[in-house]
Amino acid sequence: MMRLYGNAVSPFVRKIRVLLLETGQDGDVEMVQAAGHALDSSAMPLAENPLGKIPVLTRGDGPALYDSRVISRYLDARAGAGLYPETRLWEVLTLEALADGLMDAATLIVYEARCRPPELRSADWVEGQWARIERALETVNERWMSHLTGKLTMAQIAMGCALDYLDFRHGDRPWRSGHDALAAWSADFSERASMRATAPHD
Ligand SMILES: N[C@@H](CCC(=O)N[C@@H](CS)C(=O)NCC(=O)O)C(=O)O
Repeated sequence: MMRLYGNAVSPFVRKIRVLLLETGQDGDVEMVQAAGHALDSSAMPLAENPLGKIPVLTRGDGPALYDSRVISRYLDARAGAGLYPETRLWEVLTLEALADGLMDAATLIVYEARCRPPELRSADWVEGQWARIERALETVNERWMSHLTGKLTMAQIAMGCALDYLDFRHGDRPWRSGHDALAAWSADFSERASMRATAPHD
């Protein structure tokens, strides 16, 4: 039995949980609770991932796998699921990287507010993360919409998880205005059974 270290709020972990459901591998993986941040990694699988980040996937026949993009490539190959179609491989990988970068920026803002004492917080630094998110949204809305339709890919799963995370943790900053095509796509994608089953909750 494989083990997936993670929790119900991490958008990176959610990518893997959606993949597992979409590819019929859900029953092959046991979830192990893990949580933490740079200032407290005690409940993170440090022996499996020295970076102290989740998701981590352990398997019987090889070293533990991280990060989420490595795990998703592995599980896609394991199931022969075609979430990284050969003909669009570089586009799918780049769009997944863009979604992951969006999640990185969104989670860094949360850590800044939760982990730093008020006197060490930087509003400019937070705005810098928001600028990154805004540019990513703009780019997807302007250039990548054609890649979000058609047969399911890992880029779609990652983008769906990234956008839902913005709603979940940053609902005070409406991301939809000016990004109509992306907003419509997100509304539709969130209805998938795999997305509904993995919606983030505290
Ligand atoms: N690039 C990594 C990012 C994973 C990541 O940042 N996960 C967060 C949870 S949402 C985490 O483990 N944070 C703990 C920390 O930064 O110390 C991946 O794709 O797996």
